[in-house]
Amino acid sequence: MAPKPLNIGMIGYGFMGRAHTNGYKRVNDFFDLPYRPVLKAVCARDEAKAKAFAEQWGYESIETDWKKLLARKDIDAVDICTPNNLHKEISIAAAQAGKMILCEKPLAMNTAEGEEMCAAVEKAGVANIVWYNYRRIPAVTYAKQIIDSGKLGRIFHYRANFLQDWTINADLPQGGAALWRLDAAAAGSGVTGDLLAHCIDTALWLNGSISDVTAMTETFIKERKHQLTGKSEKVTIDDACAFLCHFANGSLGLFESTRYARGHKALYTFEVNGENGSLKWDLHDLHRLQWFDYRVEGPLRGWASIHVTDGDHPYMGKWWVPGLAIGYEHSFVHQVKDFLEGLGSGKPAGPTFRDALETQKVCDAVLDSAKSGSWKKV
Ligand code: 4PW
Repeated sequence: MAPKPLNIGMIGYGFMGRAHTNGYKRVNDFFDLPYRPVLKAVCARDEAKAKAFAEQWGYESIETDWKKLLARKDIDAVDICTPNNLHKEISIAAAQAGKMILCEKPLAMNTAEGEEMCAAVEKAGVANIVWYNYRRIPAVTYAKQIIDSGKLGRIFHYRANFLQDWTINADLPQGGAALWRLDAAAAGSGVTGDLLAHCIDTALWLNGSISDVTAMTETFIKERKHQLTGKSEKVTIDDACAFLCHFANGSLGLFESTRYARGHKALYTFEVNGENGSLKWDLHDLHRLQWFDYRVEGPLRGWASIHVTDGDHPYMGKWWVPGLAIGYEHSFVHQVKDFLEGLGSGKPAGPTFRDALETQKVCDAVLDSAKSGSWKKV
């Protein structure tokens, strides 16, 4: 049966606007799905930029006011790619307008906002998902399958890093179009909400809930010129954050993120150590899953490198032939695929707003702990 059209209204047009749109455009070329995204409208305050984006990516129309987009009868689902400080207002209005919502991560500025957003989508009964895309890299999904099969046995340790270096330059301004991630008023927090949130989402998915945390944060550059005011202002985001935690399954967690790790652009890694084996993954080598199985007897015991590109690996059967890798952008294609399948089956794909609220709670506990210098319950 031909897939039913699902009209998308995208709010925002930056880096994530492109990544999500690429997902909508590619998904039906590779997967058989009950729905087919239609790029109905893109919304941005700057009309010329909205037009240019619509032309480049194939949106049928533009809006310059998101409220007008939500009022349109021909929009089924709203994709929120704005800075974080707009997620709550737009999500609640979208839910009230009966639109499905695909919201960029992190869910909200803080847990309180996230609670309101969950209440709104649940009251309206609209489908919702948050773009924690790394879950959908085949090697990461495969790690989930291995852990869920129980092959690792009891888990002792979970370790994750997300390292970048793009804010070391003290002359980099904060705030404004491309640099809102450096402005706490727009982003909510620094690396905690932007980068550690990814690590936390993956960790909760792979290893279950986190009970308590102890954290430290640092802001290395204390003042930066604000692009909007033109004045030098105090920097209120966390430039770096590290935390320890207990998982509910008894394992220990160790997480670190920074934008000051010279030489690293987007080094996301995680490692899980269990009684029977360990798993390691690295975004810079994203199709590879390192696997150590203690139950292998004799001299063959050692770290194996699984090239997650076979037809029976998650998502891979629909791409090229075994052995050929795919990349970062495919994680967004997979997220759209799972979302559309969830709509068809009535079994919603995660992370839903409610799932992403758990990540938000951990982020809040981490920031609270760093401030107070004490352990915080999640
Ligand atoms: O969500 C994150 C972004 O804000 C991304 O996954 C990587 O870090 C790439 O850009 C930033």
